[in-house]
Amino acid sequence: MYDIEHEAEDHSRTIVHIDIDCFYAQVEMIKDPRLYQIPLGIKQKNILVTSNYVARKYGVKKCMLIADALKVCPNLEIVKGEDLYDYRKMSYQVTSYLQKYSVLVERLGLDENYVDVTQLVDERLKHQNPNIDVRGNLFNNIAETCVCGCVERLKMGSVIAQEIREGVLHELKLTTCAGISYNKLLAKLACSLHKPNEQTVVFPNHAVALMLSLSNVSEIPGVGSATDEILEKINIRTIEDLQKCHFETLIQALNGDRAKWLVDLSYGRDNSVVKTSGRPQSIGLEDSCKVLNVETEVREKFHQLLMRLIILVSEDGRIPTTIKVTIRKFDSVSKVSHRETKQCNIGPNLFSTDKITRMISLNEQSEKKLLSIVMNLFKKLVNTSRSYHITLLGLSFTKFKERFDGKNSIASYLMNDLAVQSVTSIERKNSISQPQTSLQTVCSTDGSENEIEPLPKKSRLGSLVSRCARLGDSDYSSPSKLRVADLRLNSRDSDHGDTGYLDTVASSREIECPPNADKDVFKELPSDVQQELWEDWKRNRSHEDPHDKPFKKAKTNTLLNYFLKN
Ligand code: DGT
Ligand code: MG
Repeated sequence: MYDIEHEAEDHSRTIVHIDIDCFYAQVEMIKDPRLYQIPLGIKQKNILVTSNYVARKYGVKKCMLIADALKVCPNLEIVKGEDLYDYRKMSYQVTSYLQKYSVLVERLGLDENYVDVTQLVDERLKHQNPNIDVRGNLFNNIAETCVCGCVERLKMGSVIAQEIREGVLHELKLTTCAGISYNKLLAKLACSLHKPNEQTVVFPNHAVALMLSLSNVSEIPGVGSATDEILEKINIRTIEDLQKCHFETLIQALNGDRAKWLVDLSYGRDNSVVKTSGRPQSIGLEDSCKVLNVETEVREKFHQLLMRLIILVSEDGRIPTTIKVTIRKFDSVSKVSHRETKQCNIGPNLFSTDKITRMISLNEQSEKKLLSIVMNLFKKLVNTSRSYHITLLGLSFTKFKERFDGKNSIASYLMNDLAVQSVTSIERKNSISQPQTSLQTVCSTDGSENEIEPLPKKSRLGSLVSRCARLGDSDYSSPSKLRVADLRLNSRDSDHGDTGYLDTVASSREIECPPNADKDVFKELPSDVQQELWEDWKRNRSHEDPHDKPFKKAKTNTLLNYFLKN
């Protein structure tokens, strides 16, 4: 028998759960402020997925059929909400904003986030008077004390939650609700108690009361319809049923861990941690339709999806290495639809990176190449020589790699950065000399499927500085160059395998600027890089090409080599 009473409970954390009010509707109201004053519904197909609070006063509810909503609110303004682009964008802006308060921010859907503010609370309590009042609402309205100090922490949590919400309103023009407690379950439930634009704190002594206020086990976050059905079969409907149930029966119905987890939840206990949400593993779009049975139309639809998707991916900033096609086929014999997917790898060189914004994009050639890859996948799923009936097409990118991915991510990052700058210089100095092959490859977007982004060549830094000198190019005072310097210094600190060389370069004497380098650029570089450039220049001056390639042969143990290896 699982004895909940004897399990010690931890109140040490402070968790804030944030939920954006009528999310899609707020995004639309920001776009068209006229909508703030009038009842607004957001529709997807023939249902309302949400409405603003003006509409809710008329009785408009989530998931109502449009026709029903118009019956209760004839002057309801309806905006299409099928395209999630703006919602997704705003959603990530909110998460980014919350990350100012903690690294532990976990996204839950598009409009909810958990923020673990434990550390911030502890810091504030060290410096501020702990005798503060709860901001917002207090569940059950009874103040209490607890020997572990959680009451003071939760009060401070409520102050922070209020600051967060004010910040989101000020920066992003969104009103939100917050729940504050010592675990995720209670914070989430508290959040929904007072809406819109309010916040609620739950203290430990009221956790069970909050759970018992739920009308049904299905209201427990995490209990889906499958669990709900299983519980119904063993006559567990209410929270009280769950608390009082025969534990062995529950274990037989669910597995042991899940049974224990559920009983814990029924008492308001939840020790799950706030997991930092990474960026999405897949970015995709789908479009459903009544019927698609002509190849040219399929191609056109995929083209539209692809263009839209590229915008999403470019904002994400990572490069996808897999593309996936999804279809929903309607079988006219069995009268059922089913989904199928097919995916394949794509070469990162299909994408190019904008030199200034660093956003990724596709050129026309790559666009055609990708579309033909998509159509090939489609044809693997559908025999286009026979009649077919498609009711949904989807495209998604997955398996992302960072622009500076891999073991030597820092190195690749700075070298890519240099590569981009070097390309700029080549473009500008076309009349001066032929571009180096390696740099051409870096900026190539020929769309070859198997092409791997070339590793930067060792001579780029040298080329960069020397070209810069010849062109008098102001681009090279860009912050990315300074980043290069910082990263090199950091890497050097963490490495002990190359000390002979690094000890030499760590000296603070001034290093002479090679005559072919821009003095201002050179001055900005860290001394070790300066040293290497000077050495390289000395080594190469005997066979220097008067037009270019002053650093064509780097020595085997250079810093550039060091970066490539590490
Ligand atoms: P709230 O939090 O009660 O003030 O209102 P919302 O609109 O923020 O509702 P919420 O938090 O449940 O959902 C966030 C957004 O997700 C909402 O604005 C629209 C969308 N959404 C909600 N429920 C559904 C649904 O059942 N289907 C679809 N497709 N979207 C939904
Ligand atoms: Mg919401």
